[in-house]
Formats: sequence, structure tokens, C-alpha cells
Amino acid sequence: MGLEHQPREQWGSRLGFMLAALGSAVGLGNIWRFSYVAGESGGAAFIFIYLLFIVAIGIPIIMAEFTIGRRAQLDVVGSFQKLAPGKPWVLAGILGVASAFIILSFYGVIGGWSIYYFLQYIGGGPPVEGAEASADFFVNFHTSPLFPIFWQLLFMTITVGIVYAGVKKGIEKSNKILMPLLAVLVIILAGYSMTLEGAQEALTFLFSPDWSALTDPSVYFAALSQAFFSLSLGMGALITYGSYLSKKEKLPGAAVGVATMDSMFAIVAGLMIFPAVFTFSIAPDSGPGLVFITLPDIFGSMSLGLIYGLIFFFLLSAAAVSSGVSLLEVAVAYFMRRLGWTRKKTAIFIGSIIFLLGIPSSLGLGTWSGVSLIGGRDIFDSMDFLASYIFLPVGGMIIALFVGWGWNKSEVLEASNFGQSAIGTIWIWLLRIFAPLAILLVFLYSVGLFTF
Ligand code: TYR
Repeated sequence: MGLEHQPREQWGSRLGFMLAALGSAVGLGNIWRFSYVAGESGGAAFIFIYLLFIVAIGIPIIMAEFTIGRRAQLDVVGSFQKLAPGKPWVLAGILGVASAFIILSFYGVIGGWSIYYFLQYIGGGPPVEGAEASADFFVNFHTSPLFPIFWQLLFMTITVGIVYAGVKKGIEKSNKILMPLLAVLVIILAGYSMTLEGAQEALTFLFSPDWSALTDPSVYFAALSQAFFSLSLGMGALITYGSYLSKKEKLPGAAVGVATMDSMFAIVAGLMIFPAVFTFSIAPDSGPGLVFITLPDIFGSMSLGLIYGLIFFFLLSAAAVSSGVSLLEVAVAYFMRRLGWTRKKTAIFIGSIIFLLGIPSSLGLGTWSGVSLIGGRDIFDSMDFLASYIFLPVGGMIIALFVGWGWNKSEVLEASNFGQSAIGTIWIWLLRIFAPLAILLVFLYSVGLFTF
């Protein structure tokens, strides 16, 4: 199949593009993953490194992805083939499509849990009183073989439905409604949480670093993978979204805007979750269950708990769907061109495969919890490890090297809208040297953590 075919869809406006990119970035990563990883990695010191990575590595690579996609006007694999025909850079595109399959397969599992909890709150809240009952409820739910798979299927169906409807009518439209709504909701919930007794302790946990944590390599590794995961970076989601943007629009402001808003979302989500965690004396490092075990318990003992729970799980589900959509779009855009199929047929076909791939991750948290794949991790954690800790940073490194070294410099500067400015030169050098080196050093520093 050639690189160019049917006329390509486009965003209706620059704002629509930015909200869609933000919808991709803001997701389970900001709420569910950020809170438990920050909790496990000691809080403030981790957050400090995470923010540093966002500024020095994340923003330059977002710009690199936008520039590639907008210039090539193609999916992630096609973009590299068009800009650097016959060169090995296309590996980043292939890794990207593989990451879309892997991440969405386990993402759909948690997305399904979120929808299940949301519906519980519509029905008056889960029947839990006390931390133990809350944990039992969660364990019973997610270890049941079929039940979570049903909710995962529902999540995937909604996600496929939006991608099926198209770039403008599906993705842009849903994000235009959801994103502003989410911003308002998360601020209201954080405001409420800050009135709880545990607020002071939460602020200390989130903002006053214990610098000794920085001697631990796993903190850097966790912060790097969280930065990539949360910004949807390193696998071409932003190349794909950039490819639907018209050449008239300016890129740099959009890149900074998306990174800033995404980080603010994570911090405000921390302000929403941790005061509650400390008020009810829950260990911040309770792992992936943090949101699902602790929060329903907390909501159960709060005066406005039912409403709080309803809004919270709506927020989580909606944020998960808008990110799931971007994961699916990476694979759909590629296979549509490759197979010459319509968007509708490709969305259903690829969505079904990813749903099936996710089933082992779901079972791995229950019936198959004895199965371990990578370094003693269960199936679910192995998928997350492979994609978020390895594929995304490696993909990001290749993207940085490609824009820095593999592509003609004046063409890059023009395509990025930086032109011959000083900022453009700084950007190029961040991509040439700093970002790849920083990623490499984090990998080397963490070598001991790779126990396969
Ligand atoms: N950024 C999303 C989140 O924080 C997850 C995601 C990761 C989405 C990679 C897209 C992507 O390509 O939940």
C-alpha cells in the first residue's frame, strides 16, 4: 500500500487539536497511576524529578512528535517512511504501534473497573463500610474471572465507538466536551479535599521532598516512565494527532500548553487524593489498588461521600476513555492505510484484538495471579513494565535522535514553527544530546532493576 491514499481527515480548529492532545495526555496516568507511583516512590522528591523530566525531556519530545506528524501528515509508521525513506528510524513507528496494543490492552482493564465503580455510585455507592469491607469488595470484584472482563468490554466498546465516528466528529467533539468538564470537576474535588484534616500532611508529602530518596535509582526510572506515560509520549500518539493538524497552525504553544495542563492535572489530582488518604490513615504506598480500595472507603465515611464518589469515578472513566481513544487511533490510523480499510472496519477489528489481548492482564490480577512473566511481575505489571518502562522511553529516544540528527536541521526548524530563533536552537540541542543522554543514563543507573 502506498503512503498517500484517501483525503486525510483534519481537526476543526487548533483548540480542538489541543484539547484532543490534552485528552490523550490526561487519563488514568494522572489519577490512578500518578497517585500510586508517587505514593510508592516517596512523594515530593519523585514529583520534583518527574517535573524536571517533563520540562527538559517531555516538552522537547512533544514538539518533536507534533513536528513529525504535522509535516508528514501520516500515521506513525508512514511518517518515518515518508520523512526518512529506507532508514531504520521507522523502528520508532513500529514500537509505537506495538505499544498501542500493549498499553490499551491493560488500560482497558482499569478503564473497565472505573466504569464499574461509577455505576456503583449511580446505584447508591458500593456496599462497603470500613477499610476491610472496601478491600474485600474490590478483591471480590477484580478477582472474579468474568465480571471485570465484561466491564473492560464496555470500556473498549465506548472507545471504539468514538474512534469509529472519526477525527472531527468523534475524537475532537468528545474531548471538547470532556476536557473543560474534567478540569472543573478535579478542581472542585481538590478544593473539598483540602478542607479535610489530612490536608497539611498531604501538602508535606507532595511538596516537601526527602532528598535522600534521590539516591534510589528506581525513583528516577519511575519518574521517567511516568513522564512518558502521562504525556502519551514516545509511541507516536502525538505524531498521529499532529498529522491531522493543518500546516497553518503554530506548534510550540500547543506543546507547552499540553505539558503544563497535564502536569497541573496530576498535581491537582494529588491534592484531591492525598488529603483523603492521610485523613483516614491509609498508607500512601498501597499500590494500584490505592484509588479503588481506599477512596470508596473514604467516600463511605464522608458526609458528601456519595456525590464525591460519583463525580470522582465519572472523572476517572471519562479521562480513561479519552486516552484510550488516542491509543486506539495510533493503531487504527496505521492499519487503515496499510490494509486500505475504512476507519469503521479498522476500528472494530483492531479494537476487538486489543480487547482479547487485555483478557490475560485482567485474569492475571485474579485467577491467573500465580503466573509471572517479567522479573516476578504478574501479567498486568509485566505489560505495564514492557511498554511504559522500556518501549516508551526507547521510542522517545529514537524520536529525539531522529529530529536532532536524522532530519535536515533547517527543514526541522521550519516545520516546527521555531524558525531561526534561539529557542529553536536550544530545542534541537536538547533533542540531540540532553534528552537521549538523560534517558540512557536513567537506564544505565537502573540496570540493577532489570531482573528478567
Ligand atoms: N497519557 C495517558 C494517561 O495518562 C496514557 C497514554 C499513554 C495515552 C500513551 C496514550 C498514549 O499513547 O493516562
